[in-house]
Amino acid sequence: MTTMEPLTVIAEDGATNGYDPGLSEEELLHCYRTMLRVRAFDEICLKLQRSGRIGFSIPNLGIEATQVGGASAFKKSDWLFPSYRDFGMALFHGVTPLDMMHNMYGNGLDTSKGRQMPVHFSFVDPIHFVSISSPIGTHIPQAVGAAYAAQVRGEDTAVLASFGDGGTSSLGFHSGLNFAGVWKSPVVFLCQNNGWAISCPIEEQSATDGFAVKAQAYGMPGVVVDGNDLLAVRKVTLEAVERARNGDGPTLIEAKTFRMGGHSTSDDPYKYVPAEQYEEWGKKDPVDRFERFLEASGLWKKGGRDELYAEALAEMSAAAAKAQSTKAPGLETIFSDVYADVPAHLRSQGEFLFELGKRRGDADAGGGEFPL
Ligand SMILES: Cc1ncc(C[n+]2csc(CCOP(=O)(O)OP(=O)(O)O)c2C)c(N)n1
Ligand SMILES: [Mg+2]
Repeated sequence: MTTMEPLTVIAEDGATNGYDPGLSEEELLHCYRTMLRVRAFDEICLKLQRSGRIGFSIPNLGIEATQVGGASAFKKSDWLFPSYRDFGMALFHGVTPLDMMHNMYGNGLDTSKGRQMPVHFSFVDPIHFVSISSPIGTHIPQAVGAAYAAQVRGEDTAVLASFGDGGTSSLGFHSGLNFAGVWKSPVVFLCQNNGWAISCPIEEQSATDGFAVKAQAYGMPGVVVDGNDLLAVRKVTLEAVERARNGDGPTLIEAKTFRMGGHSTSDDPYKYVPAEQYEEWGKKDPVDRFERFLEASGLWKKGGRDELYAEALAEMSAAAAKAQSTKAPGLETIFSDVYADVPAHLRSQGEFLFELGKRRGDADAGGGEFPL
């Protein structure tokens, strides 16, 4: 049942094996543009972090085709439980860079009201993009729970759980896959094998040959796909989504890709990733590959990328400037969203805090008063 050779669709020269991805010209260009917008978002965030404007970011370089190809298989009515390295999934489905930047700054317009770290996005609209969970693997059983709920309600919903190679060592991976396998829940497990879990290489993560093989233990199909080939990722994910919607249960997909940057803006990968790995994977760049496909299909003219990338950088810069000038969350938000009626002890703590804020001149940060 387990296919160990990674499936590919786009050959090195951009030719395909005849697979029809079922995307219009405009949708194919949207995929390409989304990958470039992820790169631009990353570039701006790195600068913002290095200049002390935001605290943290996660680079996506090298993983863009897995994110966009995988996300493209889902409808807006589906539910995504992404990893923190899935910016392309949000952008593909129409989340605006501004909404993402509000989270990077944790400002008053951040959907999490500044209570989460940067890159911990959560959106209800235009797609159910469930809040990133920092503890690795904890979102896997959450995704299975959402899939089970859809199953119980008889809804035609498919759910995505996206996680890394390191995520397979979590307890959530075992309990999530076991439950989904037994209950045949409509969930797609997308394991992004990018070679590293921070500084832990895959050889030290698991004794198995890859990660798709683990599907066997949970009674579901496991497939391996070339994660730098957007159309191949789309193909296997679409098939998995179809199985899910047909009531045939979950699938474990292993997308083989490579993290071309650091784990986050906080580490120096050149201290632990051997240079040969960057060299080898640098030649397999997912954006170059997709561009060659577009050229071979007559949809794109060589040389247009710089202009598109410059546009994307301007878009991300403008979003960052707006998010930066947006006020911080109001003090009162510390007490909101938990109790319908704030209990007396919290009310008195709040009043003390608002008063203190006023005296210190911080009350500007959103008003700071009840009712919430
Ligand atoms: C339970 C838990 N243990 C450790 C960490 C620290 N941590 C954050 S990211 C990460 C690596 C995860 O690697 P992987 O799943 O391969 O995802 P990638 O970053 O490569 O996309 C670790 C160990 C954590 N967040 N949660
Ligand atoms: Mg990894």
